[in-house]
Amino acid sequence: MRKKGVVGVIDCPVEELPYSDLEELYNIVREYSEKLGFTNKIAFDSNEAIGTTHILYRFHITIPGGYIGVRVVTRNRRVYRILYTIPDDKYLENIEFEKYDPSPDLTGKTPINARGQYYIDYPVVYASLGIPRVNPEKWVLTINGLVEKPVKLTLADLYSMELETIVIDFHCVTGWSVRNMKFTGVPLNRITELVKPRSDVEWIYAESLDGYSTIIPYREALNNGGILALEMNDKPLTLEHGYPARLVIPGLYGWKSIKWVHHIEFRKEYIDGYWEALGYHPRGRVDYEERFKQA
Ligand SMILES: Nc1nc2c(c(=O)[nH]1)N[C@H]1C(S)=C(S)[C@@H](COP(=O)(O)O)O[C@H]1N2
Ligand SMILES: [Mo]
Repeated sequence: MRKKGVVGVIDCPVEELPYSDLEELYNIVREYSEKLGFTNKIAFDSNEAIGTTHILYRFHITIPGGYIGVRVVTRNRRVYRILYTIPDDKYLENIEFEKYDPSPDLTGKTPINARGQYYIDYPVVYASLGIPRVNPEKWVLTINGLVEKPVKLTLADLYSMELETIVIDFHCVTGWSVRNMKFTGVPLNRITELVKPRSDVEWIYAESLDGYSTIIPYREALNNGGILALEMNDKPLTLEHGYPARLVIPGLYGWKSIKWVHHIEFRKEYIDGYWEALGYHPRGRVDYEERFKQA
């Protein structure tokens, strides 16, 4: 995971610990932090509602020359996860990491239809790592991984392919949604016809020019009509919305719709992207309210 000033994330799942106020939450965070050897002072920074049931709390721990960021994922006043963003390798030395396994869970649940979202007229622009400089002449999209035919495509290559238009509701995990957004581009199933992913592919990992990344469940992306979008609402993407190309994956929260994408990798094994490393869900299906890992 790349994030300015961060070398790693310590991700601690918590057994649904209840808390009733900020002071109790603070004490839970302090106890966990002390177990990890972070004994310096912890300060509360802010909290943010995510949808209608989750609240994300931010704290920081001051260390010499900087601080450790602390994010606490809660739902209905229970703590589900504490995540530490670490600025220096030396804090990671004595910690044993378990590999995160996103248990495949694509069946058996009842859809709940974009619960906890509210509707606005136009999408909020996000650029967690800044808006990159883009040279469309030099831009190439590399598509590789577990495929028969890896390719590199220029913008001209993409425009020479058959484009399709989708109209979808776009849902950001923080709670806003926009109805009837129009995206035009190359459908992902056209791309898979081209590169021929192996039959054991389960994930699409994508990287952006700005260092942002995300991971997308493969079958979901194809079945939902995922698209490599070049245009939004009948015009080429503006720079802030991801020019020259972004993924748009209907039915998954917006952070999976990576802007300024320049690398797509087909994978069998799951790895975290930028937000997934910070506690967000491997799949992110809107209709199952998959906002955070295990919460
Ligand atoms: N490269 C990159 N792609 C990104 C993001 C980002 O910060 N960087 N933010 C994501 C999030 S959280 C959302 S909700 C959508 C928002 O799309 P918009 O900025 O076009 O409105 O972009 C997604 N794609
Ligand atoms: Mo988002």
